[in-house]
Amino acid sequence: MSVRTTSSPSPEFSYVEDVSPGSGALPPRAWYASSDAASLSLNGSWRFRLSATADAEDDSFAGRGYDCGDWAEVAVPGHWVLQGDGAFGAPIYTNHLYPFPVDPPRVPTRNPTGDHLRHFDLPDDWPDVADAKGAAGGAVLRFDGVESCARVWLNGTDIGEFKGSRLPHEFTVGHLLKPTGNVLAVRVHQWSAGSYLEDQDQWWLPGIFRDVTLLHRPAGSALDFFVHASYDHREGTGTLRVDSDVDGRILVPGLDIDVETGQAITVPVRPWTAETPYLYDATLVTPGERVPLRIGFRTVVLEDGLIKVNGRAILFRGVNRHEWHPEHGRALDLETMREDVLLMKRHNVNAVRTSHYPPHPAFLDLCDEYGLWVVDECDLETHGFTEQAWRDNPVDDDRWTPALLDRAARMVERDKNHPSIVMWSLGNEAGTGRGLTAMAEWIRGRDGSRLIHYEGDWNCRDTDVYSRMYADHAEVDRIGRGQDGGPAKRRQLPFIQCEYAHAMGNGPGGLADYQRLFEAHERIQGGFVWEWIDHGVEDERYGFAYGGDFGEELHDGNFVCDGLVFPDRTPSPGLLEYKKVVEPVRMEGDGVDGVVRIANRHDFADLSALAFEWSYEVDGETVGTGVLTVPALAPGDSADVKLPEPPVDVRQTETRWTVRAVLAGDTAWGPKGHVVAWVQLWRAPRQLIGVTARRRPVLDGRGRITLGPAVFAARTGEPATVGGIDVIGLKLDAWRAPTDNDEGAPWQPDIRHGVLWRKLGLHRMQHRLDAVELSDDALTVRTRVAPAASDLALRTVYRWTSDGTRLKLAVSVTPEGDWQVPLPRLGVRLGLTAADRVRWHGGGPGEGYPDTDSASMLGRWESSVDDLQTPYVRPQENGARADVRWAEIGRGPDFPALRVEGGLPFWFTARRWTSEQLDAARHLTDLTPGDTVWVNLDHGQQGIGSQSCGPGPLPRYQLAVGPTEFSFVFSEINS
Ligand code: IPT
Repeated sequence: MSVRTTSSPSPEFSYVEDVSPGSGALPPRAWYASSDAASLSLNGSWRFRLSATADAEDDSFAGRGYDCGDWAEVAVPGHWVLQGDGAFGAPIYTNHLYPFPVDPPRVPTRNPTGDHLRHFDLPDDWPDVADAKGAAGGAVLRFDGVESCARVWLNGTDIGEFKGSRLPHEFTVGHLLKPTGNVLAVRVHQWSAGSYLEDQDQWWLPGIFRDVTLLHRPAGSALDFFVHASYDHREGTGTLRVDSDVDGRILVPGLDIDVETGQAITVPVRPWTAETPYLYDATLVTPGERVPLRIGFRTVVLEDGLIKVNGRAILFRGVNRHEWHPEHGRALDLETMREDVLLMKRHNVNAVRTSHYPPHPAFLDLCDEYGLWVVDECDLETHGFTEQAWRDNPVDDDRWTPALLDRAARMVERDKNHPSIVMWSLGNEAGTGRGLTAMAEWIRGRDGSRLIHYEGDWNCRDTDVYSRMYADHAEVDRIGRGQDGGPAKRRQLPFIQCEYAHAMGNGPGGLADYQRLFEAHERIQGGFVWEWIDHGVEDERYGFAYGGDFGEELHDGNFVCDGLVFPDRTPSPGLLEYKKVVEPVRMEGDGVDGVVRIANRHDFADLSALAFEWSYEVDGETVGTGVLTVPALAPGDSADVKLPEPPVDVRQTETRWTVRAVLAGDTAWGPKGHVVAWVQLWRAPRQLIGVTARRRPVLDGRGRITLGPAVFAARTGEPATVGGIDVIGLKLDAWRAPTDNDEGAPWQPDIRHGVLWRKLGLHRMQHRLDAVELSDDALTVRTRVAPAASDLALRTVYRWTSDGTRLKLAVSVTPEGDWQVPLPRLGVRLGLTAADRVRWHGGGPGEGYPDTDSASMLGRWESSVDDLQTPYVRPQENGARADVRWAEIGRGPDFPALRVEGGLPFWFTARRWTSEQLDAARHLTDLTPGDTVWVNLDHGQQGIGSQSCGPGPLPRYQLAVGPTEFSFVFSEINS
C-alpha cells in the first residue's frame, strides 16, 4: 500500500481545475467541409474505461501497443452515462444548482473520467502524410464537442487539453500520423473548472458527444475565411468580400462573380431573409483546396431603435432550442436536426435562440438553407452563483476572462459565415461583470455586422437590444409604450423576450395575449418561447425519465420537460397553439357580410406562395368548399376579399365559414396544401336547444326513480341509466390534476393556485346529500359540496327534467364562504362502463383551455378515448376539448352512445382513470386504464398561464367562484 503525499489531483492533472481554456489547440476558425481535401470521420465504436477520479490511471493507455482488450465500448458521438445500461453512471439533472460544492475552480475528487481509445488506419488514398509539415499543412484533428474537459494523445504524444464543451477544438497532427495503426487516446473528465461556466438548465452529460474528424490539410489550403455579404435594400445590390488567411479566388457562378479574396464586389442580388432564404452557391479556391460556400446577402442593423434586416424591422416568432434526443442526449444526427428545422418551419416559427450554447454546426447550415433567424448563444452560464448572491462569479473575475474570450472567439469564428445568425448572445444567466464586457468588445471588434444580445444585464451595458425573460403581459405593454424608465441607453433599444411562455407540461397559456402586444408595439420585436423540446430520457421504467429518476442527490424534477414538442418530437398542443398565434397571415371578417380582411404579416415575403381555400359548415358538417382569389399582397399590406354566396343558407342551426391559407405548391419545408393560417367566421349562430319538461319522475317500489329515458337511484338521486347506457357517479366536479403551470415554481412569489387548491382540499371534496325531491315535472337533488376542515362550500342543486326521449340536467351552484381562489374547473363528472369512442362538434382536433384555445378549430371530430389523452411526461390535467356543442361517447364504431348537448358550449374530457389517479401519477407508466371511462363536462376551466416559470393566467382566464348555472341534455343515440 502506498501513502500519498502529493496534492490531489497530482500536478499532471492540474489542467482539470485550471481556469485557463486549455493548451495545444489551434486558433479557432470557420467550420467548413472542403470539396477536395480528404477527411476521415473517427465517429464509431471506441474503447472505453471509466474511472472514479481524474487521476486514477496514468497515461500508459495512450501509447501504441497498449492492450485495451478488456475495455468496454462506447459510441462516439455519445455520452457515456447514457450507454452501458447503467454501468457507466447516470445522468444528473439540475436547473441552476451546481451538483458539486461551489469552490471555483476546484471540482470534486470523485470526478468520473472516461478514457477513450480509437485505433485507425489512414485510407489508402490518403495523401502522403510524410510531406506534412507545420500548422498550415498536414492534418488537423477536430473535436466538435466534448463535455467537459479532455486531454488528447495521438500515437502516444500528448497534443493538448481543452475545455468548452459545445465548442470546437482542433489540433495539428500531420507530423504524428502513421499510415496504419494510429492510436487516438482521449481522456474526458466530467467535472472541470469549465463546469463552472456551463451551468445551463439541462442534464449533465459527459462524453465526446459531437463528431471527431481527421482533416487533411494540403499545402495552400484555406485556413480561415470570413464571408462578408451585405445587402443594400435601396439599390437592390449585394456587396461581397471574402477575407481569407490564404489568398485565393471567390467564384459565384449565379452572379458571374470571379474575384480575388479580400476584394469587394457589388452586384444586383436576391437577398437572404428567414422568409426568403436565397443562397448563392459559391467556391473559395485557394492553391491547395476548393471550399464550397453558400452565400446569403443580408444586412443587420440597429436603426431608429429597431433591429432591421435589409431595411425592415423584423418580428421574432422564436423558440429556444436545446439540443436533445431522448436516447442520445445532446449527440444529434443530421436527420434529427433537420426534423427540428422542418417542424419549426411548419409551425410558423421563424427564429431560434440556440439556448444556451452554439449548436452542432450542421444545424446552422439548415437554418441558412430553410430560413430561420438565429441568435447564436455562447456556451456560458454561471447561474448557480446566484445562490451566493453572485459572489466569486467567474464573469466578474479577471482570472477567468481568457476562458470567456476563448469561448466567444470559438463561437464567432466557427459560425461567422452563416447568414441566418443575426445576433451573438454572450451567454445566459451569468449575472454581470467585466468578463462579459470583454467578450462583447472582442465580438464587436471582430464582427461589426451583427448585434449583441445578453439578457442578464437589464442596463444593457454591453448589448444592442433590451432583452428579458418571463416579463408578464402588463410589463411588456409598459415596455412597448416606453413607460418602463431605465437607463438612457436602454430607452433607445428595441425589446425582445429571449424567453417567455414556459411550455412545461400543459401550456403555455397566454400566448395570444403576448402576440397582440408584440404586434401592437413597434419597439417589441417578438420573443422566443421557452423551450423547444422536453429533455425526457427514454427509459424502460418510465417511458421518459426526468430529474430524480436516476437517484440524483440534488435535482429539479420534471422542470427539464418544458418543451413545445415531446421528447420524441411529437408536437404538443403548445406548439399547435403557437403556430396559430404567430401565423403570418391574419384573417378577420364578417361571415354575415361575407367579407374577409386578409393581412400579410410577413416581414419580407408577399403572399404569392399561398393559396386560399374556403369551406362552409352547417352544424360542423362541411357542405361546400372552394377557392378564394387573393392578391399577392406585399408584406404589411391587407385587402378585403369577398366570400362567395353561401352554398346553403340555413339560419336555424349554426353555420360558418372556414378560410385557410395553404401552401400553393411544395416548398423545401412543407407540401402543397399545408395549412399556414386560418379563420372561422359565423354566418348564423348556434341555436340553444330546449327540452320541454313533459315527464313526471316516478318512484317505484324498488328504490328507483324513472324520468323519461333515465332511471335514478332514489336514495342518492344519481342517474343509473340513460336509455340503455349505464352511468355511474354523476356529480359536481371542481378538481383537476394540477398542471405544472397550476403548481407554479417554488420561487414564485405570487399566488400559486395549484398549491392553494390542494391546501384547501379541492381534491377531497365531500358531497353531502340534503334532499331528493320529486315534483310534477322535475327531479331535484340538493347537495352541499365542501372539503373537510373548511367552511367554504358549493351548494349544488341538480334539476332533472325530460321531454320523454331527452333528459335535461340543470345545475346551479351557489358558493358559501369567502372563496379567495379560482376553481380548477366547474362541471359534472360521470363514469361510463362501455365507451371507447367519441364524436363531437366543437373545438379540435386537440385540446384547448381558456387561454390556449386559439388552435382549437370548430368542426366535427372523432377520436378514441385513448387518443384524447395528451401524454405530458409528468401526468397532469390534459385533453379537454373546448367549445363543444355536443359530444357522443360510446363503444364504437357500433355506437349506441350517450349524447350530451351543452346549454352553452362546454369543455369535454374523457379518460380511463380519474383525476385523482392522474394527479397521483409521476410518469405515464403509472396510469393504468380501468373499466370505467370518466367523463368531465365542464362549464368552466381555469386558464393555464405560465407560472411554472412566469406569470399565471391573466385574470380574465381565471375561473372565479360565483353563483353559476349551466345545463346539459343527455340522450341515447343508436347509429
Ligand atoms: C431560465 C433559464 O434561462 C433557462 O435556462 C431555463 O432554466 C428557464 O429559466 C426555465 O425552464 S432562468 C429563470 C429561472 C428565470
